Amino acid sequence: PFLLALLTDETFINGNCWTTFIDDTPSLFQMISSQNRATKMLSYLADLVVNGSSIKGQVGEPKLTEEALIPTIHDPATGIPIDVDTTPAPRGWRQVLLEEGPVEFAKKVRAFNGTLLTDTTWRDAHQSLLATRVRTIDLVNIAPTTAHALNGLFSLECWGGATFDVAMRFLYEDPWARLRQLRKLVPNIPFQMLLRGANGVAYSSLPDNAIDQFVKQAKDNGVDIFRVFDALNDLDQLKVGVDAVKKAGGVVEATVCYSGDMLRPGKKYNLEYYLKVVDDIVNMGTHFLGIKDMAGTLKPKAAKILISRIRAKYPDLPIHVHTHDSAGTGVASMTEAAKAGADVVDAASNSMSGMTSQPSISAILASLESEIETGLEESLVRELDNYWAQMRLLYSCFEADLKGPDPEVYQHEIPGGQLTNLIFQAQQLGLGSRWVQTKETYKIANQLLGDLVKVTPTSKVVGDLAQFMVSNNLTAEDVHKLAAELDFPDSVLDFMEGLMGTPYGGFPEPLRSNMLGNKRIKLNSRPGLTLPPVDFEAIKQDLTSRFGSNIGETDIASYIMYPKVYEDFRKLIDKYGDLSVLPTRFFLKPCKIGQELSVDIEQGKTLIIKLLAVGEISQLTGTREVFFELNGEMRSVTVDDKT
Ligand code: 3PY
Ligand code: ZN
Repeated sequence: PFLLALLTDETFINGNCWTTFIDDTPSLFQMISSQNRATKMLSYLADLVVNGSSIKGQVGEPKLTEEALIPTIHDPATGIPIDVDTTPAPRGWRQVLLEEGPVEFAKKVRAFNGTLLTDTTWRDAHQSLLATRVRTIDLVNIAPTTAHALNGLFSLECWGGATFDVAMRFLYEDPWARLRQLRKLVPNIPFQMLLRGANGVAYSSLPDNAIDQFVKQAKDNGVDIFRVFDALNDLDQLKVGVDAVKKAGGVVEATVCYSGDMLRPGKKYNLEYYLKVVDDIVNMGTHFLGIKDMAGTLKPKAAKILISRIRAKYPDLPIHVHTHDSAGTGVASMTEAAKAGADVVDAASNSMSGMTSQPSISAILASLESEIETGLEESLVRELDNYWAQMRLLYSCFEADLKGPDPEVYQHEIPGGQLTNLIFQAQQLGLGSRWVQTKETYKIANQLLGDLVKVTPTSKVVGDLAQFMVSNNLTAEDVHKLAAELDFPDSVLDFMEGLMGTPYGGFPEPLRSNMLGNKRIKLNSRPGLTLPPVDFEAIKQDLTSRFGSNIGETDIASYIMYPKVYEDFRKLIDKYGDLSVLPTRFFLKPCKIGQELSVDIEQGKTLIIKLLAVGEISQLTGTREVFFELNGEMRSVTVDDKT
């Protein structure tokens, strides 16, 4: 490719060539690099044609077969279309934050006469409905329209939670690049992320300095508001995340996780429990109080009681409530929360809402109508949703195909995302009975573990134990009796060791001692106190020696969170290049012979690719040659046939 670039360079052809020619002609290297990128992309497309999609969790192909249309939005006052590419985004709450800082921002939100909304479509909604598979390109394409249509939002939840590892693991994308791209396109709406306290975005605790470094990068790359929770409401663990956000200068939303129906008699987590955690959070110091109802078990009446009690005690504290619509009561609960004095509630774009996701924005607006101001224009919400209706078809191959609400959530208390996952897994096995058994065993596993607050990572612990019991046909009694002998899932042992903090009421004994035996120690203080600090320089040198010199702070942060996932991601990128630019239907679905696609690999550089033919399999090597036309030139790629 270098020779080709050289031979086609005009300066070279005209003979105006001198010794510094190569240094002075960076376009040569750009050309080589874009040719390399094109070749790598052809390798991915060829592999897809020969072997089919390798994206985990994909069943079938996208139902949307054409490029999604970006809806035109109209000024609600004049009816005139808004040109979102040439009109600057209108002022939003982010301007208040940037101009006045987190403390004043929180005060202004508290003083707002009404209830604001957070739109979770870019994070929790697709995490809960579509296995977190929505790709950067599909967020980027709608970002400018969103900045105009929803400028009154409190925030867009767009990062953290499972989006971080899924981006690298299954979408072959850099989550940091996603954040930076979106930030550029949405200057006016605060970005919000979900941080799992001392676990960062991982599944167990990391050294404190790793959390500090991660949060600083998140802030510097575009996150404004950090919803920080600890899955066990362990205040020591929560504080690690909260302190990291304070040091980074972000907006702190320290959060209490709400587990189960607090009004059920005999409930371990009752009103007094939550009010005590809120007191502790207030003493810790936070800009906002988050209430995180991850399973959607906060019934309307409980929402009213809980928020009113907190509001009465802390009149100046801004309160932000998160829920899931699993039982079908999300709109009612958020309406009660708003009426009881919540400053912000979570909702999702209509086509991405309902069931295990958040309640619909339009439904909440309709429910609050004329009583409570939200700062949003209903017509714009609906116009924007035309895009998400198409996305639901584009990502149809990741649908769990939920049929309706699951009011049993008040009993099993499975968080939204996990509920979808478990139903999906049971469906894949084709055993309806398996789902009934899993739900029942989940409840038993939860009791065995001492009735936990269940959210990532503790919900995974309960789910893993439940599946282990189902697969091995174990009753609760068997688990007790055979605790010392059974080979429990790692997550269960991590929890029992204390790597996720300490549950309210302590660990279940003697089960803990029997399960751990001599295999693991028992941590009786928070893990960060004993984990050795991360040596960032050593990691940088190691990654540089393996992956080249362009290792930055965000690579280091990714590696610390998920070492193996990061390594695999880098290897894949070396092989296929940056696949995030490939339109989703071509990322998930093999091209047909004669089909043409265009890919903007960077601004002003478009690849026009056409699949010409697929060769016969070579009996000798087990490979096939796949022929493409790339910007008018013939190219072929050899692929292992793994079918
Ligand atoms: C996550 O931690 O990913 C969650 O969404 C918890 O609710
Ligand atoms: Zn959630």
